[in-house]
Amino acid sequence: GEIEQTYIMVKPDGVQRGLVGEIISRFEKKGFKLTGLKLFQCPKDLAEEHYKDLKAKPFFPKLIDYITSGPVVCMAWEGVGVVASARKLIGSTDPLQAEPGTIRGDLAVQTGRNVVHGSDSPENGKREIALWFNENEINQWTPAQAPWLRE
Ligand code: YYY
Ligand code: MG
Repeated sequence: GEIEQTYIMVKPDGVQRGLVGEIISRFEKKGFKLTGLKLFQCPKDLAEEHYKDLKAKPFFPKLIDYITSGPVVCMAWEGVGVVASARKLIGSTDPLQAEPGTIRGDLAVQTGRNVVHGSDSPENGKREIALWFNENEINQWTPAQAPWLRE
């Protein structure tokens, strides 16, 4: 497989509920590489651009209110297969349908408060990282554990 990038975000409910460390930890322990990280109050226009594909949905205004209701934690993660794997670690959109062991399955009860975002394709991973981060906020580095994660 190819090295991919994904945009992961702890939503305002995850920050307010003190779940930032827990959520970062899931991706860290799995073995993916963190390349960007910040706490950020999202402006309305950025939230609307991020979720532009959902603009026609009835829940769109509430979604934008939710995402802009407090600071979020923005993350860029890198690795082979990271996009699909992160979606599995996150679990189904509706936390009541999400499997135990997933972030949403373990930590949330409602779609409108599902604590975390993850990009749905490698293309969107790149698009969303470019949207939420400045270039100088993305760091290239080699984790000490790299040779113990992949042969
Ligand atoms: O990628 P994912 O976050 O799992 O779901 P999407 O279908 O992309 O929807 C984005 C976001 O919108 C979802 O995380 C919560 C919200 N939402 C909602 O409030 N009500 C719905 N019926 C569907 C999605
Ligand atoms: Mg989505």
